[in-house]
Amino acid sequence: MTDGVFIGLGSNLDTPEQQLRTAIGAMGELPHTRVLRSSSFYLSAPVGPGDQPDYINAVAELETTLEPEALLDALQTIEAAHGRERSVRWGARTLDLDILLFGREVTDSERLQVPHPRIGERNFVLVPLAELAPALTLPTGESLQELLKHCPRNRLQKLG
Ligand code: ROI
Repeated sequence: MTDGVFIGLGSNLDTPEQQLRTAIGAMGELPHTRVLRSSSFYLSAPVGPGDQPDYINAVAELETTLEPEALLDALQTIEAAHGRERSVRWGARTLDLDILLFGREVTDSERLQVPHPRIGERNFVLVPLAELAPALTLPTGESLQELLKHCPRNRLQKLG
């Protein structure tokens, strides 16, 4: 059983808040997996091409006995069920589920890099992650608080 498995969720199409809620429900239905907690939802300005709607972002913490690649498969199945189409890189999407951290594991394969290589560049990931685990240090030795200090200040609003 691995805990400290953190998933980043994002959506900017087709009722994004609903996409995130049903995705959290679907992750809770995965075999040998529990959703321990999820962060607040945040409204965030798009990073990448600007001609797309704002995103809703959040982070959820899971515990699972799945291996990282099996979890990735399962998350991609959930994305597909939410109508995700992998066409435009950095384009609008109904649902994005990223493995941010998998306990203390470090994975660097063609399909999967953990910790997620862009955690430190994205306040829409760091801020909800810090809400769940303010004292976290990545397996690479970087502390979340240090990353937060240097992170670009993209527009981000915590929703009530
Ligand atoms: N921008 C924001 N604000 N939130 C996201 O989840 C997000 N996801 C992406 C890109 C297109 C990079 N931009 C994003 O994949």
